[in-house]
Amino acid sequence: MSHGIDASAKATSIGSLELHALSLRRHILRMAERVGQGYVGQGLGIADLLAVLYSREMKYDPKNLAWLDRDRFLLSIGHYSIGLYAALAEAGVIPVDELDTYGADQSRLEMSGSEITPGFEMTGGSLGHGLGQAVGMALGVRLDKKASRIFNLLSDGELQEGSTWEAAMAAAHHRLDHLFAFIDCNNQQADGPPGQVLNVEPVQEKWKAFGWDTQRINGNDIHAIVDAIDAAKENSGKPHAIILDTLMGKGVRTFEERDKNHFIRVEPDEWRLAREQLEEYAQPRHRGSA
Ligand SMILES: Cc1ncc(C[n+]2csc(CCOP(=O)(O)OP(=O)(O)O)c2C)c(N)n1
Ligand SMILES: [Mg+2]
Repeated sequence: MSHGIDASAKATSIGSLELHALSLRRHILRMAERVGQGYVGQGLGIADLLAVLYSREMKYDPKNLAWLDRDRFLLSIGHYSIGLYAALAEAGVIPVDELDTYGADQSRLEMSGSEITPGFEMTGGSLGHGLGQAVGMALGVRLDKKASRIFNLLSDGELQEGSTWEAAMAAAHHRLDHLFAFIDCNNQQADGPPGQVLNVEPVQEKWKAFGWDTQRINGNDIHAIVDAIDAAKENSGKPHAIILDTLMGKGVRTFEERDKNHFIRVEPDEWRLAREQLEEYAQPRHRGSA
């Protein structure tokens, strides 16, 4: 019988979490370079959250993915899968070597992950379905008297889906305080900044009005992410929304500075530059909240 892994026993210091996030960024860059393109900006932007969740916060067993007491991570936004693949590889759920198949024919690691990918709790390519499923799972584990938590990662563009708000209303009504929604506000969507496409702000006030416990933080600051999750856990009776202001392409300067980062295609020599810039970022003075 499995006892699972309590991720909190593994990486606790901010320094080790930063190194974990750096490993994720290296994997992400390598995956994207192999195919010459991809949702690399999203992966680099959300690596800090994924490092905290998978190496500090979540309870799971890489050898028994159906363990009933596990915490669930639901990726609403399937196009962010490159980041989750890296996190699952570091977590021992998929072999690190398999990352080299990202986006290839017959791979389990398609550009948008699905039910064939180990460790994926849902298929999320069609936006707006994650929070509804998260609410259902949160009700289910409560009925089963399990201590599992449900974590859902949404994006700012996804807030334009009405189904998200139905689910938000239901979560507050049912006082699902074991449900955590992370909203990646990278100020981008496929057609430009949400403020120009269809404004989603003020994001925090909206979640608050829907009855959620809310915080808004720098989503590329590991310290802030850890503190926000710890504070949310202390606050009972409401579901938790942690809004993350992130920078797409974080860690690779030329990606960070691009106007449009939704789907990155770059020439072979630019990948070399990207790798060099990530290694520059890897120097301790450039990492973290500094
Ligand atoms: C229901 C649905 N509508 C449209 C799309 C097409 N689509 C894929 S990603 C995306 C942008 C969503 O915004 P966001 O996740 O904030 O984009 P990013 O930050 O990754 O650029 C859109 C419209 C989709 N996948 N599902
Ligand atoms: Mg976005």
